[in-house]
Amino acid sequence: MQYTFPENFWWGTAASGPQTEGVFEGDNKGDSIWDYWYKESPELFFNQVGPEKTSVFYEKFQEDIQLMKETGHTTFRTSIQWSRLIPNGTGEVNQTAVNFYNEVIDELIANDIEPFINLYHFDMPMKMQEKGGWESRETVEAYVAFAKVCFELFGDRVKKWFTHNEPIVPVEGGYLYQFHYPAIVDMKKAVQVAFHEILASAKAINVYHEMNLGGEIGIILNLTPSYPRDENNPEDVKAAKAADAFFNRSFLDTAVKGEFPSDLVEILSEIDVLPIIEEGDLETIKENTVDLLGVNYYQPRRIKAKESTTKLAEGPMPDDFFDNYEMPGRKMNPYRGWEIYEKGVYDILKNLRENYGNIKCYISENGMGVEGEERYVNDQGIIEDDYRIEFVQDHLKYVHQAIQEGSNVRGYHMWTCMDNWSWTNAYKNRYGLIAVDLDNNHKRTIKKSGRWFNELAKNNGFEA
Ligand code: BGP
Repeated sequence: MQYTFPENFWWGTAASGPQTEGVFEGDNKGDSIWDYWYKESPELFFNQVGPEKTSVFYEKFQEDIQLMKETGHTTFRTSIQWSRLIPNGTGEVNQTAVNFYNEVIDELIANDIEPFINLYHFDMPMKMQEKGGWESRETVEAYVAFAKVCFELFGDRVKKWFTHNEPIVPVEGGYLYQFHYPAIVDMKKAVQVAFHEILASAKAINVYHEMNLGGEIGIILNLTPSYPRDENNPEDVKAAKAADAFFNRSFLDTAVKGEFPSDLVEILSEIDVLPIIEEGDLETIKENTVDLLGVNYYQPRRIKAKESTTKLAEGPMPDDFFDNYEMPGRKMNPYRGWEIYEKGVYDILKNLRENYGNIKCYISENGMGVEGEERYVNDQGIIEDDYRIEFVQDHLKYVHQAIQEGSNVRGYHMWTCMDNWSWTNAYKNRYGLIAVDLDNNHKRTIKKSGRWFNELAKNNGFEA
């Protein structure tokens, strides 16, 4: 069957500043929480590889943009590192960084690759973290000022902006499950952090719209459809709804509808962790919803009613309201430990169509991380990653089906272009269309999936 996508469908990949650029002496970049955390606790990072060992986009962006062209990109998403542009989080703007981002944006446009620019990809400047990071109201104001600087500097050419990538992740990682700095467990702080991210996003959207720059602004959410173990068991259904409220609707409803889900508010009030809200905040959130939505999809959640009595922490936790369910026979990515469930992307898009006014959206991340890809190298030195092609194709079939049924999906960004550094997992799992040889001057080699992606983009679809 032929899967053809709508005219002008965007094809490309997503990445982020902190995972690709590299940190170089003399360029005046300030530390982000990742730079600091790695210096403090390198043992937390896979093979002790830290954020300074990236794919060096900072040096090689011209070569990389040529490779994007060779692999059919019509768009590329990356982020501006706050700690590079404004090293102290507030105040002076780093001219070296302005030059760098200008060059990247101009080079993309000169090659007919539409830049999609995200403002926050887990990379709090350490100077702001010292003041409380997202726990603090000061960070909200500093972030909005940073966003404004970005719109002023680059908004003449960048027409697709995003306020956050996966804002639930710093909440989970930093304040509940300890895989991001500051790695504490505190539900009350977690809720305040989430609230400040939501507020910061709304305020940045407001600033952007007031500037009338003629582009669009949205947010990128990792949506994890929550399936109950047994749809006919009300306790399982209730548990799945709670997980959905915590991890999806918290950011989705506020971004698209400008409202907090009432069941979430009820739960948070019951366990006494409602955030501090100042006068006017709820109106700001209500009035400044997104123009478009990025959907990152990797895996669903399988949920059952709370059965275990073990508590993850002394205080309240989302997990007090559900248990994760290891569904027998589910297909897994063994390297990442994530379930592969292609239909999940269809369910997300259907939900957006039916319950969120069919908001304009695109798939902003989807991809497969694999450990030890060297074993798939053929005698021409090319990684034959058929599993990745299959993964993307299987998901795209469902995206296609959703579009046929009327979903408002405008494009697809695979995660990712070059193999890149990924937080505490460092280089454990490789996701790229293009391999990066860290031991050989970061040499780039297009994988089989990169050639396939080029055909996909050129044909605006595939046959399968
Ligand atoms: C998303 C993030 C990316 C990237 C990706 C793969 O959640 O937006 O930054 O890290 O996941 O994740 P990982 O490398 O942890 O497997």
